[in-house]
Amino acid sequence: MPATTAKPAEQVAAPLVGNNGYQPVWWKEAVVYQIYPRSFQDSNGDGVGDLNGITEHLDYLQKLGINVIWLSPHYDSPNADNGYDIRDYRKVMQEFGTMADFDRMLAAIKARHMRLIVDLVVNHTSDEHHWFAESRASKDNSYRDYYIWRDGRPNPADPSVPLPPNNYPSYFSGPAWQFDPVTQQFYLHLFAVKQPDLNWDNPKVREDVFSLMRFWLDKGVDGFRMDVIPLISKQPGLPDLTAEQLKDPSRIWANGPHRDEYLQQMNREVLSKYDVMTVGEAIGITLSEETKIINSDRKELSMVFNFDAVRLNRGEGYTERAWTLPALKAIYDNHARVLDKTDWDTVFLSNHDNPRLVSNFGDDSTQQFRIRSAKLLETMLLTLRGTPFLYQGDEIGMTNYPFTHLDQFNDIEVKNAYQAKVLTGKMPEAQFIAESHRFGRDNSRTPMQWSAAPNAGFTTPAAKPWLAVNPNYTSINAAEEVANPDSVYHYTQRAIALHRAHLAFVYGDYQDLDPTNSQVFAYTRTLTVPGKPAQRFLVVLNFGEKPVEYTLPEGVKAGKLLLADAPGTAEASTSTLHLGAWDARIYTY
Ligand code: TEU
Ligand code: CA
Repeated sequence: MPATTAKPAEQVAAPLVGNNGYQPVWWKEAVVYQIYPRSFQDSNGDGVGDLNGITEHLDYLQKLGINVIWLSPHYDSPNADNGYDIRDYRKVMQEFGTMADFDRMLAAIKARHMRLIVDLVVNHTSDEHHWFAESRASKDNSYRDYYIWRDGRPNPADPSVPLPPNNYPSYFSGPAWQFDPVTQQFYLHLFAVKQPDLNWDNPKVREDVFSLMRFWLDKGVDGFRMDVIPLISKQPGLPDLTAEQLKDPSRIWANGPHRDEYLQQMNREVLSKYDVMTVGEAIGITLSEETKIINSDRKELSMVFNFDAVRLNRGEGYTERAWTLPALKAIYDNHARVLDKTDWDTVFLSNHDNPRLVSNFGDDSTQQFRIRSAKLLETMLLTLRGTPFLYQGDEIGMTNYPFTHLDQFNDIEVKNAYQAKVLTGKMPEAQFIAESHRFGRDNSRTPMQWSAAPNAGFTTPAAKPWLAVNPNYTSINAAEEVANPDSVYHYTQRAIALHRAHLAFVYGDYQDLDPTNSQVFAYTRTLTVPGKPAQRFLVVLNFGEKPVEYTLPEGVKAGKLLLADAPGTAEASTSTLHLGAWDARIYTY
């Protein structure tokens, strides 16, 4: 297939021939697994997951077949937002262990030929970071310009209480400005009050961020997941958002004038010196805009997380939006069309900010459908275009938590929204709890269910886990799944193995066979290598409980069956398939 743009000579070297025109790189061929350390494994009985707990389970991960771990923040933090508020970037959070524990974990990961990427949270710090302590101390402190300080606007109603400098709302309810009595100015915080935004327009801030990145890279980490990275360049003069812009402020915040310049500087001065992968959250930017960040010729980041698919079923806030299978397919088709050979995509449908995979896009209403739909979703994630990112616990089909009370939540997003919505009378309590149960972030943060032992084996029986274990742990847990060859775990293991065995699942062309079908998702991944037999794979997914007799579009015939989520599926060499509830199959074609 012809490349759309001319490439420098060194990039059109021989290997491209075998890779469909893509530059082959390890991170394109990786399967990533996200660990939320607080909830993975507690090794010392204090109810909080820790680094030694992760080290204990590396064999489990290796057997699953993943080869890159993304670790959510492990740095010193007062935990206003569970580590996404960093107090010291060079220190391990005390509850998670010590730097020696980190080094031991990293060495153990490397010894298993796996890699580790860590979370880089540098749009903001904690207000307890020493930079901020200095910054807030006085207007002439040398750290003052590390953050974004402004005078308030006069308040006609009460001159002693100024109004915020502009009308920015924060992601976690309320205004994005906090008045600080010490210097009588406001500071900007797009997230929580305890998460002041850094001022990236200050070259010293960039230098300090680059230096902490080098600190972790020099230890041997293999890259970064970059938290809300498009937000680093603020709009000059910070004008008010218009009513239209207020419907989606991220669109403005993510497209500041220096975003790409700062990422290019970061690439030039830091990333380019190491063999690393980077993945940024594409908050506030559209698919076509994201090529500015991931086009390899522009030297910014390797990949981004695009939220189109994961947020397909979500309206404003935590409201549900009806979604259809053709709409989901249209997203993936669009990705295949817009992103070309110089870009690289990611595939994910869950993480620590979203509900559980199976509860969100599958069906957890019965044990049978939960298992079948979890397997179907894993099949899809591991065969679509892009590097797959799996979230801890989804490989055993963990579900949302049965929340009924505000007290059961820990997340600042929910707690603040409760104040802003329920306590002001804007939303009935019951509706708020129902929506937070459906979409709240704590659904995916409940402890990993390792076994049927008390506390699911996450912590000691006597300890109180920092967030309650889902009561369904007695039937949904890793020990049970590992022992059962028909489990979601073993199925996921087989799907990962297929993904890693065939480069067609990495570099192959993607073709949606039936874009308008509202029940069956059928697509091919095809890789042609001159001088070798073509690799041709067909994926067929029945998205729902209704059985269907499905005839493949003209000219396509299912060949050899490689993987099926229903034990005993025998259909092969046919163009008509009898698909049961949530059937997922991978064939040659
Ligand atoms: O999340 C940013 C983000 O994508 C938001 O949509 C976030 O999910 C939130 O729900 C918005 O309402 C990143 C982290 O993944 C998240 O855990 C942090 O809380 C946030 O940044 C601030 O660091
Ligand atoms: Ca612990």
